[in-house]
Amino acid sequence: MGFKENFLWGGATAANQCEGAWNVDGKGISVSDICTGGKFGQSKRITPVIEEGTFYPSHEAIQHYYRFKEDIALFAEMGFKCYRFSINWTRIFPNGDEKEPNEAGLKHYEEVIDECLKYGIEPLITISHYEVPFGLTKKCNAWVSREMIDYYLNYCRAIFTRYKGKVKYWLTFNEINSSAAPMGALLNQGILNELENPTIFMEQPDIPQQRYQGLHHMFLASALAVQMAHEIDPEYKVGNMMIYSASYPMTCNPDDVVLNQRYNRMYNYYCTDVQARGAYPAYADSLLKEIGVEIVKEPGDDEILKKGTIDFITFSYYMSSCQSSDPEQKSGEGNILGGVPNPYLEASDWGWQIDPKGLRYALNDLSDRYQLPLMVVENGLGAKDTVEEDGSINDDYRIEYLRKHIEQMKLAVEDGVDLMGYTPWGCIDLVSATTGEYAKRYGMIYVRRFDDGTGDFARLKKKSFYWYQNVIRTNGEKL
Ligand code: BGP
Repeated sequence: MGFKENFLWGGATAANQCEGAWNVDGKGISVSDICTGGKFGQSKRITPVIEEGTFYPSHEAIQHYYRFKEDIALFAEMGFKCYRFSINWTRIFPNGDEKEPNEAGLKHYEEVIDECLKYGIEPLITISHYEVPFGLTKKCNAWVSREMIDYYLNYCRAIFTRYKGKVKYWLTFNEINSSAAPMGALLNQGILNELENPTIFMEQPDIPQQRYQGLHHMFLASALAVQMAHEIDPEYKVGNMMIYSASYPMTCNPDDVVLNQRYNRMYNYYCTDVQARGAYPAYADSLLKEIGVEIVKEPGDDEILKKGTIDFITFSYYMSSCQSSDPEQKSGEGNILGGVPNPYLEASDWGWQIDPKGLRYALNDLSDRYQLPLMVVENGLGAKDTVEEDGSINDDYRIEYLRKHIEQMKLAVEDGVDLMGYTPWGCIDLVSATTGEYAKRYGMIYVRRFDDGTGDFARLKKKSFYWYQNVIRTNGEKL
């Protein structure tokens, strides 16, 4: 027993967090481009008008747009079989509502794909990863509006036809269930109600009705994209992408257990139930009623959802948390979905609780529930790294984190889970999505770039680079 022979070992990035070149070759502004830098404990700001002299980390990011050949060569040196990256929607449709795609954008990703294929690396493409065109936010408040489905499908058609024969795996939306929480509204759905004044990222007024109506539109868009992909190329496999936020009842008090069930439904299952089973779950109505949401549907929507179920499930896994009915228990830090800290676990410097066993639990849970192939497309430790005088970076803590998670993946495979691959997050250092900082590093490749805007973007191999290379070489035998 062990990982399959063709297991997709690799790494993951997102365009807005690594490319830079934010206004080059016809690219439009995405929702990430209007977010300033921030740091742990100090939220980034959303500025609907780009401010002169303000630092926007996505504008230069790590210059992957210019250096992708060098980066992919490094991935190949590690032995990657797969590279998960996103196409920045605003390179293809700068404002989002154009009729014709931007050729320079299409050409760029063709080069990225060709570069991967040159090394036998399978591209795994996220169609929308926190890169909604800001033009569509201004036009119709993005996914709040049903017209987004057409804009998204135009975009899908352009890339599905252009990359036919070169790409096999697509993901419709990154962490779609981030919109079960307020934080997903802007990044995931392009929703911004205040278009005049800057807002603090974590303090936007939240309107659940918008988020859930937006999700309905995204479910339809995803289902139609699945059908379109299969029509354009029967070889295409289309997956969803969700955050799996492992969650435990804080105690065996039945109140905690019931609360935990509610948490799972709302955050872990709601979206994937629709995308994998093709229908809203039975609990949806009461859950939505409880939060004052009523979804507007059109005739035929149920049919669309039914016909467009995904081929495989992918998810990000970073941490777990607990649910407690005790009002004294305060929610801790987390990857968007939050929860009460678990006294049995330690946390990263950013307060994300490290729980490798939760990954085995997640894999089994999703496998039992949906009976579909699974892929872990994000996992990793955001940490501060130190470059020694001799240029080495001894990130043993990262190796430890990854090793323990891979061990648990292996156990899940032994449990019977059909696991396609593993692409740890930020295989190369990049900008953090939640805090907008460079200091929170995930990579096996260090990038010399800092939060004060200094640095020459040089790439350095960390100790984890060599460690992961050996993991891949031995198909996960040597950890
Ligand atoms: C996920 C996102 C990624 C990524 C990662 C790490 O939520 O899909 O874009 O950034 O989390 O989060 P952060 O960068 O905030 O540490």
